[in-house]
Amino acid sequence: MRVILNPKHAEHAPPGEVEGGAVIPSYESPGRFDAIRAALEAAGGFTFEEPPKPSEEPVAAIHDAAYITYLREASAEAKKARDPAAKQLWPTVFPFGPNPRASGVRALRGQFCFDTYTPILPGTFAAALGGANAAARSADLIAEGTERSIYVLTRPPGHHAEADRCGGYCYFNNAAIAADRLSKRGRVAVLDVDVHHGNGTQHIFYSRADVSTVSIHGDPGGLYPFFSGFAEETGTGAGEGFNLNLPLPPGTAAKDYRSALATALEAIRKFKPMFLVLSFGADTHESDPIGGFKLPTKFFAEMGAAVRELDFPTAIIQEGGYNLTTLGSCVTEMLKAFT
Ligand code: Q9C
Ligand code: ZN
Repeated sequence: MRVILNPKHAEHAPPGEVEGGAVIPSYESPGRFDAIRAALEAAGGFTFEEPPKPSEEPVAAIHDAAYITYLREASAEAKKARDPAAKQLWPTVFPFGPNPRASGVRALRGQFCFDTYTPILPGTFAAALGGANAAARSADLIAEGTERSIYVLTRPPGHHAEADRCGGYCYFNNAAIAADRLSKRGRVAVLDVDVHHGNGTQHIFYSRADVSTVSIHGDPGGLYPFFSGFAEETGTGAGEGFNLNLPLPPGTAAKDYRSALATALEAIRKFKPMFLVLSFGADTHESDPIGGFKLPTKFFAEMGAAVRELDFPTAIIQEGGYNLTTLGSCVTEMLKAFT
């Protein structure tokens, strides 16, 4: 299987994340990429390549121009700063009524971000752009029929990123970029199996009938992103009926996950897409430090086989997964089912 790498991922290395007012080590780290790559190399059967020279064009198809400009300029500002504290840009105030218009950099930090997990660092723009271009490249290879399935090894992840906001460790929505590109040729289904609901992907396609979004995740009543991912969110306007959320309780293990997956796959079959985008997170694994599900490593092989059996040309995009010891095996087991 061909693996498209984000060559710039390590330029984004968050020093920490803010949880309940405390700075804790960031779960989303460059070591995640290295762990996956090492596991795939050890398994054999994977070839690694970089996308062509990065361009903003794939990102502009999905994200608001003002947000892209903000991320580019904020990263440049962090790069220029000499004071170490100014090399990390964090939001403190978020938009609220009655006049949530932003002016000035402090306001913009909150306007273009929805949580305290997602700082802008000197290399954030380059790293996020590298991932977006890797995702675009994967979509192009699938669209042309050059490959039947392909994997994008990237970080930071993407599925929480909205059209105009970063959040949940995500800056550009790689899966949405791939899905929108593929949608020029035919209907696309996005299956999101990260343990967290892919709010960005859902919202980007919420009113579209040509891209169906299906997500299995921890119940947002108790798990991030809290404000999105409930079963009653089914789409709007022309998109009504084309968004399916399958929230599951904390502690969900293979048996209940398997039936939710069957429901998700059945919905995708009925939609009859031409292409599939799999937003793949390994944070459903029993060892994940923030997920709360109980899937064993061997279930990832079963998950891969079940998705493979749909038999659609598939772009697989890496999202979360935070246990560096088990992450590589989860990805490898899942991908081997496609080879
Ligand atoms: N301090 C993805 O998996 N909450 N994003 C962390 C632990 C943020 C996860 C709580 C979770 C974001 C792509
Ligand atoms: Zn996640």
